[in-house]
Amino acid sequence: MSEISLKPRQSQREPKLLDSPAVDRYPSRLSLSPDVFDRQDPVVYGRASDGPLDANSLDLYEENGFLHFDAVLEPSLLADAVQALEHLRHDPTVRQWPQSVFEPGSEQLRSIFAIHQLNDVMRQVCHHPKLVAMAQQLLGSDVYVHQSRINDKSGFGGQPFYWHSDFETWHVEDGMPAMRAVSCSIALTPNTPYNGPLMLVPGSHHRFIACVGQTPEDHYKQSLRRQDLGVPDPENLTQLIEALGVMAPTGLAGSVTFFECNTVHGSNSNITPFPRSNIFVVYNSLENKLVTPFCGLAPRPNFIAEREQYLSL
Ligand code: 6CS
Ligand code: FE
Repeated sequence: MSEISLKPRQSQREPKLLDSPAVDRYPSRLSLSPDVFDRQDPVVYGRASDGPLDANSLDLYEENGFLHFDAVLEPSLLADAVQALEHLRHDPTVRQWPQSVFEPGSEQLRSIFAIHQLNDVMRQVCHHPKLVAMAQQLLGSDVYVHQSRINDKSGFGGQPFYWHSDFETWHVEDGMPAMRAVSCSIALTPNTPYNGPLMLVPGSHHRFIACVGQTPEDHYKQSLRRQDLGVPDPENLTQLIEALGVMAPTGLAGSVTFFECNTVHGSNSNITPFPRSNIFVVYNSLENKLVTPFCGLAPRPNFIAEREQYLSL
């Protein structure tokens, strides 16, 4: 088993040129044993002169794979978004939507996907010029929304999101060719050390952990409730966290965390009375449009992975 190094070392694998989108440069869920190899894509695609992030912020993102900002959303927009969420929580029709996901073993709402297409407030948040400008700079291109969701980790009922790399899923199940996407978590309620904050492994984005197990049909119907497949194995995860540690950015409503598509992250359950309700919007580079899923199965629904209209923001 290859050891986890703090810094990427020369890959033992010859980097595969991106000569065809069908080339699987990050094979996963194909072997009976896990593997770890270097990332084959840049982390930061843009320059300090290309947007609002200064050179120090870009260096931090390059090194850690995430950036946290205490207050980005205007108070009025934040208030509108919190009110819109409250209406969704109490609208009985929401429970019938295909893009609504419930906690494992309960009927507690866990996530609502494609919220950027839901109403004007959620679209304003997901298309926020400050967020889009940072995403364009990090990805070095125009961007579109690959996925958006509210993860409403309710008080007492919010269940965990086990450790994973989003890119592993987006590559295998959605056909995302390269690591050129970034997630933006926007707090609608305070994210404290106690109510299940996003936990990230700083520097984990430099290595790709190939997972074991074969992707079943319609895997999303299970994985969005509790992801047991396409997650790092305990041995590699132990080595990774022993080497790199865990950081859990906290902040008030309106705080924002950008995290690279391959940064390993997860979150614990919420046994406090206080919800940890966050909007997650995923910006993908328009140079990184989805191809045929590398698992060979049918593409996931459009409300999970956009492939119908690549609306440049
Ligand atoms: O499968 C997905 O796209 C979703 N699953 C997780 C655990 N994080 C990313 C995304 O929400
Ligand atoms: Fe995730």
